[in-house]
Amino acid sequence: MFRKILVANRGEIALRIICACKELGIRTVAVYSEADRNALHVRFADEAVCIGPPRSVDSYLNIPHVISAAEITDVDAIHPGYGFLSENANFAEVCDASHITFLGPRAEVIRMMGEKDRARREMAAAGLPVVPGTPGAVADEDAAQKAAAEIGFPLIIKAVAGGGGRGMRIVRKPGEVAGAFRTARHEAEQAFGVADVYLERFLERPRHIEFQVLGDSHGAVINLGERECSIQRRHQKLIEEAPSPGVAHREREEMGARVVAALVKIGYSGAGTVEFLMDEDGSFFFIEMNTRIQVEHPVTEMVTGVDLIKAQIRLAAGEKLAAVVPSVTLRGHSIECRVNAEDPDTFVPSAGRLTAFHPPGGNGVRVDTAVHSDAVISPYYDSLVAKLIVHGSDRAEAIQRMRRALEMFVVEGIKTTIPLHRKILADADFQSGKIDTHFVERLLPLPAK
Ligand code: MV4
Repeated sequence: MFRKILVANRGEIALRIICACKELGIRTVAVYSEADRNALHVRFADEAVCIGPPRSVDSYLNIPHVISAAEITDVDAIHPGYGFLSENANFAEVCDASHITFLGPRAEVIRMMGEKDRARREMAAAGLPVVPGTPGAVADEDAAQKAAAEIGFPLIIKAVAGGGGRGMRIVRKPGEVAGAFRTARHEAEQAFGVADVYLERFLERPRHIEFQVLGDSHGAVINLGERECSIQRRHQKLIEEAPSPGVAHREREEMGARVVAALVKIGYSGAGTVEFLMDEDGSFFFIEMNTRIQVEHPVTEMVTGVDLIKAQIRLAAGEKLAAVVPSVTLRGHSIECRVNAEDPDTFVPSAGRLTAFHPPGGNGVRVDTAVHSDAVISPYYDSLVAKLIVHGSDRAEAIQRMRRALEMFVVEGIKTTIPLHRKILADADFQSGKIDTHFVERLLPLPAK
């Protein structure tokens, strides 16, 4: 087992990782930017190293600074959390070269899944259903026009280097293909430095369903069921739940088994998430794989009882899956609301100092946060204030529990998305599980300009 782990992140996920290490008896090293000098992850880690000025590119994203901190403090492993360096294959390689265990899959697997067209090809070859589309990047306008005619309309042009909704363009008729192709390539080049794009049939009202997996270093992979992540706005998830109210027991078993078989073929290790779109008729289509722990991992923890961060660490240390997670059974229902420092109507970030912070508690309530009563929400980083997570014996109880917890959550001094969550939880369609990726657009009147 590892002696000491460096946590290459900040905020609630850095604290979450420190909690797991403490329970495993592993010492921790926090890294922090000048803006985070007084942050809780610094206070609760055994050691802390400043790695630069507030801007992420100068600190949390600076590979030489993070590696130097790891070498100075003599750690055995680095946990990257989510965001920042968590899906950076080069960083994973630098860790390998420095004889530090990167807590994630092999660098080669990170790279494969980062190229979205390649991930699609590899997962299709490994037996997962994919949306009809091009086998790889499309070379020129002529090829795009030809592929479009085969795929049909509407279709979507996606950046090979994209993901998470960045660099996408919907095309509704043949006359729009050439222009959209040019624009998409230009935008992809600007955003990612890689112009390559590929084409897929566009699904109009899908649900976003993702399967949580764990793999060990001995070739075993398991799935821990799915999460429903359709409640989002502008590709920012707002609410996640497990299990999905739209997935039946048999579909879960079937897709779970197919996901596991595909990842065994690839030689996947560590925690990962396989994202699907689910059509109105219940068909699943693979779209992307995330090779990191995700923000919404707690809802899976609540229904499986598996501590995913501790599992990541034990698996990376060479333990076998059968020892770390002997069996998976789903119990009850869990919902997570992301409480962001944003105007709930316009979604404009609302940085500043908190004047009051009272998180709810009680039976079945979990709050993952790094915020306290006079914390400052910095404009430099993402605006997540807290994750409010509930567990109930069924979805109805989880909803009622979330509603009372939202009522009792006090955050003053900044604007938060709490009022929006109260509204969503009170909605009849949400309560009956009639949700898809357009739910929030339907619920909210056009934002005031
Ligand atoms: C799609 C799609 C419809 N058809 N692909 C957006 C995030 C990225 N991971 C993939 N995304 C989508 N891909 C096809 N072929 C619709 C979306 C999409 C979406 C997906 C998941 C969650 C929210 C979304 C919101 C708008 C569009």
